[in-house]
Amino acid sequence: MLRFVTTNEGKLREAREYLGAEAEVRQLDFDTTEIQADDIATVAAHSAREAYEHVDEPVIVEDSGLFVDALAGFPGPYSAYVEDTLGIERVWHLAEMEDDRSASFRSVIAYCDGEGFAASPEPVDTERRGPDQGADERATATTDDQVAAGDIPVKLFEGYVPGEIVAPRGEGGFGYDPIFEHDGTTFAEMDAEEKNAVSHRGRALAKFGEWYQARTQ
Ligand code: ITT
Repeated sequence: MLRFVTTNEGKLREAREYLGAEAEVRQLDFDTTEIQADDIATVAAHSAREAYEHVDEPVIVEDSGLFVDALAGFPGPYSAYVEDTLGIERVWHLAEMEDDRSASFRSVIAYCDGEGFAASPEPVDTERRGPDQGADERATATTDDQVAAGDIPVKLFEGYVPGEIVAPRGEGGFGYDPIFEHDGTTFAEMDAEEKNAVSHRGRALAKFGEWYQARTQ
């Protein structure tokens, strides 16, 4: 069984859709400390380590965000806060003032089961950070030797999708989906399967799913 530490039903639905019944993804509603960092991988790794120490079972945490190029990557790691406070319409209005409306969604899945990892292209985060430490202090390793020197290792899987910010369209999905267009269609106009086939989370889940299947066989 795999615990997905999230409060976001949309993320959970997509992970279940993607990983299938055999992965047995269960939601874990555990309040991890979301550290302030300008790098979503750092945030996810920190939360996964903390959640693993709490439940002592394999966990994943997914951290994601919308990065608008002309706004220097805003809202990025602050996407959840900005969605709650400003709302997605205001983000559209900010982007509307720019000539360049290109943006991307990024996702990082952080996996922790307390064990080390064999070398693979995906990085491993090995260093616990305090609340004030950020991305510049991020430590990653790709081999067991490097991991042995650090803290409880956390494996990271990253996904990215390019697109454009547009006026809200569509009823599906969640969060910023109505204002994010990819290949002429907003994410809110796609069904779950169509979105997973191209989305940042779908891409991170694809890498994770393949790797996880091999690890648990
Ligand atoms: P957790 O409990 O998993 O942390 P969260 O919603 O707070 O749930 P994040 O901290 O990762 O998640 O914040 C991600 C923000 O980006 C949040 O506002 C989401 O609505 C938005 N977001 C992430 N993926 C998205 C997607 O596929 N479509 C639309 N919005 C998305």
